[in-house]
Amino acid sequence: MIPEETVRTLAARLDAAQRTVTDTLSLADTHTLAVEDAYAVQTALLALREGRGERVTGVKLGFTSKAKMEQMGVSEIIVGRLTDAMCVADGGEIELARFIHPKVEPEVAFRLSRDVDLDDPDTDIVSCVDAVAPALEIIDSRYRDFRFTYEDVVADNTSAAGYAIGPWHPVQDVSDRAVRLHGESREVRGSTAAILGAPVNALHALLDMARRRHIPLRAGEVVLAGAATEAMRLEPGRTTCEVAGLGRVGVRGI
Ligand code: OOG
Ligand code: MG
Repeated sequence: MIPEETVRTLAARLDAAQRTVTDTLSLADTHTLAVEDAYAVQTALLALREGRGERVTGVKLGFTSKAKMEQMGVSEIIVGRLTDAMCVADGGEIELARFIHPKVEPEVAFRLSRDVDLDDPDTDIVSCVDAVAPALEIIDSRYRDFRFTYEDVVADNTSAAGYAIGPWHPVQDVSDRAVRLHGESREVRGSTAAILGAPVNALHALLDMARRRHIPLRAGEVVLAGAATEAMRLEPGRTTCEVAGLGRVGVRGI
């Protein structure tokens, strides 16, 4: 492990990059980080946000689809944290100037109705979920040109920057539903099957990650299962994500 002081310095650097909307270079240029170090930086980064009054509202998985893994050149799942400051209302406006180089992803969200007991080996995470919704995630890597190592992106809270949730529906099988991400100048189509074969598998993967990385999963929190397609640039104007049977969610870039 890197010293606690280094963890804090790196978290402060990423926090400043986000707050001043200025990109930074890969941490790997100057530091050798293990995955555990990277999660320690992520936790310290979150503590800085919480210190400013932000509240954790959920978790997100990343690289659960091949399209995203290939787009970013990584081969393992990551987990990050969402806060209330990142939440955008369905149909709400997003000021693009707040971000360095924002991209948007079509996702599926689950809602936890109960705390997930990470210590119980028999925990059934699926039974802790009571609703599912279409979602949009805004990612904004704090690294120049979205170029990062696996440890970099973990430390950077998995590029988390914003999210919007559409109408909630009772839990149902959402495997292999058509997904459409639609912007003013581009459209991407895919299927929820791209998310680890089915989004429910993201829940099982999350339970494993939450246990290993000591990330609490609490009642009321949202879980973003990961992008169903590659990410697309967030542009001025309307962007919507539609998931067959779940309806749509949209935001307006200004
Ligand atoms: C990391 C975040 C990936 C997803 O859904 O796969 C992610 C990035 O691509 O910058 O959120
Ligand atoms: Mg995502």
